[in-house]
Amino acid sequence: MTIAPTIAVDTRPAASDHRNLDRAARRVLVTNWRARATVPATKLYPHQWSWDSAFIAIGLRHLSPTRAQRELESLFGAQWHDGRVPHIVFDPDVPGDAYFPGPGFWRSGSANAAAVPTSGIVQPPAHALATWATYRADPAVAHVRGFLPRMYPRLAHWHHYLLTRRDLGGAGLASIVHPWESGMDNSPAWDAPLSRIEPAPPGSFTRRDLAHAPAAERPTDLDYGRYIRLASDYRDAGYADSPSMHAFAIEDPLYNALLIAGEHALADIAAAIGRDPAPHLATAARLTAALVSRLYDPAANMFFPRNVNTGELVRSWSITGLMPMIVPGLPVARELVDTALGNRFRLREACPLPSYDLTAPDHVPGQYWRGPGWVNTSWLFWHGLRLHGETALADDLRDRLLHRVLETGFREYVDPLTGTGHGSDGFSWTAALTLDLIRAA
Ligand code: 2M8
Repeated sequence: MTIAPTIAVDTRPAASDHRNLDRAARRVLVTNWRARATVPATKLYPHQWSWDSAFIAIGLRHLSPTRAQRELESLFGAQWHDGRVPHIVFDPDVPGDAYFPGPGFWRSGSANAAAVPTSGIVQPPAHALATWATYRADPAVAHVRGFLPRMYPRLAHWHHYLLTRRDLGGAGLASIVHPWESGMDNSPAWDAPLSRIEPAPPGSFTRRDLAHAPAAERPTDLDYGRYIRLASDYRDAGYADSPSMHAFAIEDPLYNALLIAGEHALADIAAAIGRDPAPHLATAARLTAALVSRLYDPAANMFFPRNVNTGELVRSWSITGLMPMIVPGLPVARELVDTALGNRFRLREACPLPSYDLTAPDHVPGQYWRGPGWVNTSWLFWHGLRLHGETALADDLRDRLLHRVLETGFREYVDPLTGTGHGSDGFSWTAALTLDLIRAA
């Protein structure tokens, strides 16, 4: 596999119209495409990431349905024997130390069904949703390539892993066992559960992220030490899952909302290929009831993560608590809209939606998952607003998101009130979801 040379791309659209934004977004995705998949960003994230690929496919389907299908197929080509889809698929042509923790750390070895090295943890299951969206962009081409019949068993195996091996709380919901599995790695919601973890010694690893992003915008060394401890303990236990072995085990609202939305998508996929959709709809109904009964607080109009090890809700107002909006038939969608409109998230002004409570004393508008907004969570909320008939709010959010990207470029994360960009530039899911939003305008 050869790496495409990094082309100097001006990702800031010159004129404020959708055509220029569309062209600039396409350039980001062309620049970040490698032989079989798209990297999230050329320097900071030089491999394939799991949920990034799902969001990327949702945009790529408008450029090339075939490439969008390949994005998902290459990820699932690295699926493990037990059904898990690893959070990183390493590009063997990229030096092993370009990203930490790299392939030498994870030692995925024979547990990995594919020949490529991968990490051993997972990320939010956005893939069934992305597969169905990709299929619908061009059913004819998908049919010729056998896309759905090939993806369906793999997606079902992936969900089965989450619904069984990761049901650590015993109530049906899937647990994450590392903050990186949430996709919202450094969220203040993980501070308390993470504080119980003995960090790996500071000199025992070398961070690579700080070579590409300012330290003030990234997790602290102490957090990193804890991330490394959790990951190496999991690795050393052979990536076994059991309620007693995970020092960090959380039922996360976003994670489970995507799983439920994914079961609905699997029902559609099953029906399209002549299989029975009913088991997926039954799973979705069962999980929706568990999500509401275990993670929703009616006094707060908000979902909160549950710490499986203590049995308690983590009462942190982070964006994850709004994400069940994407669940079809959610009985408390209107309540979530009210919370989003309130001071903590300011749906009508803040853009993208803040990753964490704007009123919290520890809200930091430019620090990784501790305040700034990401386009993917706003895209999910937009999708949820449309799903629940909140069309005016959805259209307004879409227009402001496009305007924000026009002003700020395809940044990884953005101060939701000032629009200052942070993290990587030329960030793939920002570009991909922009393409999708333009087509809905
Ligand atoms: C960030 O996570 C990686 C670890 O997986 C990192 O910080 O090195 C997160 O924002 C995550 O959600 C995202 O998938 C990844 C790549 O964009 O970067």
